[in-house]
Amino acid sequence: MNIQDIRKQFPILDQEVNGNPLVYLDSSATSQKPLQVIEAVDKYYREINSNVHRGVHTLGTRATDAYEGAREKIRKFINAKSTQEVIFTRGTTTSINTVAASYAAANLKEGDEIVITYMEHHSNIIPWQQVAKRTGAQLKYIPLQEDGTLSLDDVRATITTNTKIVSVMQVSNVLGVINPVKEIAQIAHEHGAIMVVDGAQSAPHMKIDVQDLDCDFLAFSGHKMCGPTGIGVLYGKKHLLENMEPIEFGGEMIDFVHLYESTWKELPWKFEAGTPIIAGAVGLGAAIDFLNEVGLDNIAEHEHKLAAYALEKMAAVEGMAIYGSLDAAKRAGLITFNINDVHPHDVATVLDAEGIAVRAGHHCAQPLMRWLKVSATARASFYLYNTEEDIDKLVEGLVKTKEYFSDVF
Ligand code: 7TS
Repeated sequence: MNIQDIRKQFPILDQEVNGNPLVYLDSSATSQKPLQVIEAVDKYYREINSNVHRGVHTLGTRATDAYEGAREKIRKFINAKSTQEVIFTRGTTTSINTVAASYAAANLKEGDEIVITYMEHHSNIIPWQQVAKRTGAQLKYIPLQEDGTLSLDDVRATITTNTKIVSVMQVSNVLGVINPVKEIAQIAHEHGAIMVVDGAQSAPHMKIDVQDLDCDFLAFSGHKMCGPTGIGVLYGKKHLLENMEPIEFGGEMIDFVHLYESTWKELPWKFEAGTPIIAGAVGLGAAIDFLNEVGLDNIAEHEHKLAAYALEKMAAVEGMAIYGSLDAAKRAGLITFNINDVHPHDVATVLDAEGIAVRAGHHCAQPLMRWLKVSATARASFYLYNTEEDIDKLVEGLVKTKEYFSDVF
């Protein structure tokens, strides 16, 4: 599919915002949805809608097939060994919270360590803080290099034989760096720890093979990868999931319920209490079909080119501070920046008047903001539907922003 064919798949892009054609550069927050996904969800509600795993009636069977069919698509997408290892959740946040509240709460004791990094998203910090408080374990941070990358020497120096859990994002939603999670998993395993990967910013953009990475858990969100909001995935190795207790209890997840005791269904359903997110899963399955049709390698290459182009164009604007490595080879498709002393919210507001959507704020990474010594930044993030023209418009908008604020002061 060429870029124009891809863009045609995203009806939302074909509109004006504030009198200008929309330039959507906020896909790291959430991606837009292709027709295939919109139509799959529409068709599900028009023709299939029923609850799953219960009645024997025909629609119930169709809904169950659609829901479980989506699970198989996801299994294949991340190369998990079995669909028993693929649990549907609300998204990355719920997936990481599940590992913390179930695996970590049961396996950590005083003196044990959880290791994360300074660049993590809040959803890969706070669940570990909470479980550290409950268990007496200690939370430790792998430091960052000056350019915001991780060094394996620092990883080795931080992980010890007391480390039980290492949890690291594969791609940073602020710095755009790609972390060597496969190598970190190996170091974690050498010390007897398990490896959790936050794949929120990687699963939408690059091929992930959980067997090759040898991660123990992987968390990601459907809405950042062309799927609907409200659906995500927790992958876990079967032997770990089998020994974990569910964190939610109720319908769907039980085998027998006695008056004072109950037993659980087998994997993956013991972790899916209540009526699941059926339409969301069907939509995510359609998103995966779409991403496979375009090809993850093509998507990664396209974004990589865009990031290199944007880095060059943006760095040429005087007064621009770009965070993270300036080496395009080390980056994924997003660029976080500040311009002169203009507050990033003002940058985003001026750009919005031009129809350009970027995010401004702390990006749910306050420890990283403190490390960068800024309170907030602006961020442009790219996906398969963005073009060099989008970046040219962004750069024009940034030059305008600078001029506008130099008039004010
Ligand atoms: N981990 C990373 C690396 C993220 O970028 C995000 C969301 C999450 C976890 C949480 O995902 P959720 O789907 O459960 O909310 N990141 C962003 C962002 O950068 N801007 O808006 C949301």
